[in-house]
Amino acid sequence: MREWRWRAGGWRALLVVVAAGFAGAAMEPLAVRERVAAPPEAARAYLLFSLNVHDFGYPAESAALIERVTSLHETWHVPVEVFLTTTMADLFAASYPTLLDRLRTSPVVSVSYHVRPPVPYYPDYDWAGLHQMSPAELRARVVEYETHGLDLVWGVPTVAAGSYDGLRGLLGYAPPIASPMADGVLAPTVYGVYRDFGARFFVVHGRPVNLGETQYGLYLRPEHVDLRLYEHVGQNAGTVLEEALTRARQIAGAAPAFVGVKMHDNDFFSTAPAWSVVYFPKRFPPWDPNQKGGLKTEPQRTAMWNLYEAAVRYADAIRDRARPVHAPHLLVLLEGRKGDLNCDGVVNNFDIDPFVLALTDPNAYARAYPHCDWILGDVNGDGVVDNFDIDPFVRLLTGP
Ligand SMILES: [Ca+2]
Ligand SMILES: [Ca+2]
Repeated sequence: MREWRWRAGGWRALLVVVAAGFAGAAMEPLAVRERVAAPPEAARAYLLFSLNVHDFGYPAESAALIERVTSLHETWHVPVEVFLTTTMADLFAASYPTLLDRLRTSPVVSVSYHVRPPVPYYPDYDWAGLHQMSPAELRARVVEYETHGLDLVWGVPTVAAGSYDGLRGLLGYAPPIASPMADGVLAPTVYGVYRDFGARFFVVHGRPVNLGETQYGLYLRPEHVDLRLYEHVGQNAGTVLEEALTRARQIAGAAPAFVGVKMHDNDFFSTAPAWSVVYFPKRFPPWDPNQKGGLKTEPQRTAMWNLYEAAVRYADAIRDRARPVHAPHLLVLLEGRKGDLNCDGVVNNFDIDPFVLALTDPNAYARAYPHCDWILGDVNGDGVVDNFDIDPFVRLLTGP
């Protein structure tokens, strides 16, 4: 016991020395001044980049775009959530398997799942009479859809594996977010199926959502501003992000503020995604899935890419005050253990090096531990990671 205490004291001295050496003498007074000027909670903001992939009319364009987006996010260490429909996941698995490998293993990508017509539990799209089914029949039907591929002509499940359960198999993990947008009487059953399959979040639009809100046994994806970045072509990406962050902070108040930065694959190359061209004009089978939107011109594509690239670069530049995160980070924020800086589920000696890194160089920490989060170093819970967290961290390491 005595030796244990001595070692704890040694760690503390080491941490203080290392932190002071990295940060310089001016750091501590500055941190104190900032606390007096503004509550640290008010400074907490997050950016959630989402790429919604759904344009089956141009699978080659879509695959190339995802590769390019992944490279961009890897270059700047900015996390991104890539949402796939079953149609896109199945197309990629068949024709672009290395793309799925890349998405699965990229340190900055989290793959989630979304639903588009002709799946009949998409809002206002019940061509199949789901509303007339008993709860048990409805659940069986949803499970059938979510374990099979989707027939684009007749809108029914195929005999092949697919949808949420199929994507889970392709990835080797349960897509953390399921976004069917189901509403009304269908919602409890539909969301219950995703919950049972391992999803952790769903998406709502049209109202602010704080981190930690739950419904149907799932978390709601936090979002105070739904920034449709694609509507801002030709504008300064930094200005657009700053305005969204300001609005999000106003709406969030004392809670952490979240800006969803949303793009679709087709925004970069086509005038409309195939699913809306095929399934919105006529809402009952059979459909002609060979219809598609037109291709954008090269200047249009370049303008959209330039906007997006500038936004990702800007997000990297301001990560000290608006951290870019994806779903695994959200789970760390919601369920992570204080002091577990390497996110292996326990607090022990292996967390000392990452704690020192989080304390002294948050950006280097984010690169070294892309699926963990700096905020777990905020052991005293005041919203920032600084020297005041050293003693509480040492107590975590040495306490009962
Ligand atoms: Ca740990
Ligand atoms: Ca703290």
